[in-house]
Amino acid sequence: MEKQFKRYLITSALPYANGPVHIGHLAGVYVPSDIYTRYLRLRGREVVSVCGSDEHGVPITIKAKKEGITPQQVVDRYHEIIKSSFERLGIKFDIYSRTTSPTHYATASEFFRKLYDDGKFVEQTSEQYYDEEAKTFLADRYIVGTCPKCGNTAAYGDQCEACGSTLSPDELIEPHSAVSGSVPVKRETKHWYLPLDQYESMLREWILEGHKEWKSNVYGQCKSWLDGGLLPRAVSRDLDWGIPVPVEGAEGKVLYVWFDAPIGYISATKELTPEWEKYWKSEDTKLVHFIGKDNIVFHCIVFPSMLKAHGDYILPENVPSNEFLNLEGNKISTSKNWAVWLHEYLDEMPGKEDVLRYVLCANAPETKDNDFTWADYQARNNNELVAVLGNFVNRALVLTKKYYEGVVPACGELNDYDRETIAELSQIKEALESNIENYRFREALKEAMNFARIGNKYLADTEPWKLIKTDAERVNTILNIALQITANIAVAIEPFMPFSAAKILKMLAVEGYDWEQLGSMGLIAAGHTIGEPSLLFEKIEDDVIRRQLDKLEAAKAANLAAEVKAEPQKEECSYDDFQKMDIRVSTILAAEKVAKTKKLLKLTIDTGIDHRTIVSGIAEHFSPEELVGKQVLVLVNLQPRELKGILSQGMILMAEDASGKLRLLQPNEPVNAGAMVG
Ligand code: B3M
Ligand code: ZN
Repeated sequence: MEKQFKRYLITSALPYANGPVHIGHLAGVYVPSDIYTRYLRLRGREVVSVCGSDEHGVPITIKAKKEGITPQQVVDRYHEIIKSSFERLGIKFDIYSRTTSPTHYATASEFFRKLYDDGKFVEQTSEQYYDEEAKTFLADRYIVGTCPKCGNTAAYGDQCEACGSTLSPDELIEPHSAVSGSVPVKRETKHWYLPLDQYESMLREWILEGHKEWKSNVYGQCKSWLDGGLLPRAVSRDLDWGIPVPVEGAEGKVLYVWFDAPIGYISATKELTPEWEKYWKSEDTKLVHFIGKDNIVFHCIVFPSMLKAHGDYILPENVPSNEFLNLEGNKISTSKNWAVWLHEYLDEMPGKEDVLRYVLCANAPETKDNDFTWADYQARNNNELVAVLGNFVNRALVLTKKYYEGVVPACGELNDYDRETIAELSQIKEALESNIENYRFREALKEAMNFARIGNKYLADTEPWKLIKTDAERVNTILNIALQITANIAVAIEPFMPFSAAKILKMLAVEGYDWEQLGSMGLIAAGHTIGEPSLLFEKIEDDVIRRQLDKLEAAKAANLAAEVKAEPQKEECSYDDFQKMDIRVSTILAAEKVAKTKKLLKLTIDTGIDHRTIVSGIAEHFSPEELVGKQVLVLVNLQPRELKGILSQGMILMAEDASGKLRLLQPNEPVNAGAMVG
């Protein structure tokens, strides 16, 4: 028997405040969480949805160091960007807090102190790398050196980003501190550990026995963590950014970010309502964590163990984690700027909040990683939102305006086809609810869209525009039904596309409906006057998509340029040596491929001194046509040499870009051929 709950507590993973949110975060966590929460509200359930910025942790201190600002300045910037972009997308948390809030500091400290006082921690002293110059212990990320696997000289103590290997600082060759550059030394340090091994049997019972209904990707990951055996996990760090460990003699130590962050859900609830304890401490609350798959262990193993250790808290009823969303076939990367940033999307695509919500739900990585492409975004907008949803609503409203001046006609006698259509529509509600209740939001969205699909078919089959002159009575019935379907759409799509739902209600000139009315054909009364119809969605043209793809290409090129290390400088040469080289501005007069070669072009050059032939290995980079007329720099006194039987007299100077493509070096304004370069 399905357990009954009196209220719901929905948490969404606290985004790190070291950067904006992107479509991967939205598809993985925030769109599904908002759909579920909106649905519960529509059903009149008692629900709170909490989120906030995760503002501690090493990535934030690294960002601060890189920009020469404080960690607080970093999180202040991104907290605002994240918070406002969620609001603009219609992601409606009841509170969006932050883990630098005083309430969170107090809550996390008290939580730690209770576990400490109850003897739930194991104290361990271990050796940690210490920077004697900067007088600070070094988190693994702050130790850099040469990767033993691939030789990358900028590998981190926890990971090599060049070959992807997971490393430990001891494996690095010539490790040095990223803070001061000095060679770190090992120094003893004490930390507090949560003995997860002691919670293994509880977790096995609670998850593997008690929650077989969890999504397979979540259940499977928990099982492999448990089968692998749990180890004590440090819940403190030697860092100066974070919540100080509330124990005497713990100066310079802070709570590990993954210890404090989940407690942020509790702090946020406390800030939201004085009745926070009924959400966190009574068994008739359904607690659901929305997260991405890299957070499963923290939300299914670590945080539940913390809650159990504390003793007063309930455990999550479900953790419906999504997998990852990729972008144009590549992993989304904050550091490489390979992302579609939410705040930029909202600025560049005004009025398209629901298009993004729709596409990210329809394409959500619910059980496996999935890929976002701008082509798919355009196709779904044009073929589904414009052609199906927008088209139906517009026809129902425009025909009502056209035939009845906007007054809703009375519904006459129903025929068999009407009854068949109405019966089909009445089945959507249950399927929609079942899919949402089971976190199958892609399926749920398809069900909601079925109102429009069935509506389009109904209009296409009954063709009221043909009957209007011969059987007005029949048209009254058809359009009354079409308007009832339109009102149903406004209810059904609200969790997914709240902006469009509100637009439909406005065009119908009605306040709104209860969820329980979904499926009814009596939502809009005969005689009611509707408002002005307007298009819900507009076609997205190729040039809009092209601009977004160009943006990504630019990011890719910038990444390549950043990754390409410049060749070390050559041996010094004297001024006299340099003077021997005679470099002239020249003009390419003619160009042709050299037969039987892939790389060679034969060029006729006007050096200003003479016209001569130069053979150059640039055929894979330039077509002959695009070179003719170009001004280039030529080393004219290079000793001539024969290439494929052709005497080549000189060399055209080029540079290779980050992607390995050769680029001409040209004067920025036309210069006469023969001008000396010096
Ligand atoms: N800050 C988000 C992440 O891993 C992490 C979630 C915390 S939820 C308590 O991307
Ligand atoms: Zn490596």
